[in-house]
Amino acid sequence: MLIKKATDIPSSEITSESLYRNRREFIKAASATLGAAAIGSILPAEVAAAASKYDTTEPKTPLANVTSYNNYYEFGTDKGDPVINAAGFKLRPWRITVSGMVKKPATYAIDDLLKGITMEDRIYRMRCVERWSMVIPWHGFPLATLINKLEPLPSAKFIKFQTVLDQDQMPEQRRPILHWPYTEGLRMDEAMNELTFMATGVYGKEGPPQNGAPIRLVTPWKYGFKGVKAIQKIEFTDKMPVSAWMEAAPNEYGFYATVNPNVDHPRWSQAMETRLTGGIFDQIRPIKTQMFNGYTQYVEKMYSTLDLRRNF
Ligand SMILES: Nc1nc2c(c(=O)[nH]1)N[C@H]1C(S)=C(S)[C@@H](COP(=O)(O)O)O[C@H]1N2
Ligand SMILES: [Mo]
Repeated sequence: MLIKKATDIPSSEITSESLYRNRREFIKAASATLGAAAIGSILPAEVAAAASKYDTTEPKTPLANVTSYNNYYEFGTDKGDPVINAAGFKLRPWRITVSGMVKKPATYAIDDLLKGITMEDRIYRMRCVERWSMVIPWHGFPLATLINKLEPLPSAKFIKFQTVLDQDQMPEQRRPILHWPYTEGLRMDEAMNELTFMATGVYGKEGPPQNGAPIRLVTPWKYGFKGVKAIQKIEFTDKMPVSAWMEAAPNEYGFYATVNPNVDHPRWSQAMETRLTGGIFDQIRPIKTQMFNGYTQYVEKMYSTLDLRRNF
């Protein structure tokens, strides 16, 4: 069997990552010699603006790991499948259909829909329900920016997302592994939360397909399965959407899916996680999982009246 390794990542992507790292090294070196106060005045605006207030300062998972260890069942159920099977996935032309309780329902070409939206980078912790986690620099924009453009009606209480249905490009959609298309949803306040992000890429640029390009959801205080990839449909609704995983195993996967070390998955504990840093000791040094994946200050108000044990 063919296993794709870091050496198969196009050199353009490696360049992008080393530039990114060098920029950080440069900031560190400059801080050491000049003191933090001087930094703002000597760095170009682009570099100074690189850190968002939401960024974690933990070491980032290297690009090679971010792009070769994935969950994306349309391209295979092994973590190493998507990097191989999604390699030729076409990112353009790409249309997104917006429907339901919204003032501007239509089918949009993605570049028209995103016109005028400023791209930014955010380094978020990501935690999969299977207990692996990564620190990923996402490239994209806050979902709230797009929602405000589309103008949902007050009757809209939830937003529903669906991955493209394309059996030719996504071979596993021919098999009933999940109920296709992959579906996810958020309550409107969750969708408007300042952390909620639409990623178009990683490490400062668009793509690659295995991480959900051309556009995927990122909700860092929830388990990874909420982060629906290759979104083709967005619907505003007053009914709680039934996600693909809720439909497949309702006792194991709920609508909220908030990262919670105190509520176990029925078949395993969620108290610890394995952070993939690209190091050889990753697998043998589990770390403690934090409530809401460490994002409590941004999200706890949304759940103050909700029993998260029942609403898992
Ligand atoms: N369409 C689609 N989206 C998906 C999945 C999938 O199988 N299909 N897997 C989910 C799961 S379980 C996780 S953990 C994340 C993984 O994202 P990553 O591969 O970019 O780390 O994608 C989520 N989005
Ligand atoms: Mo996951």
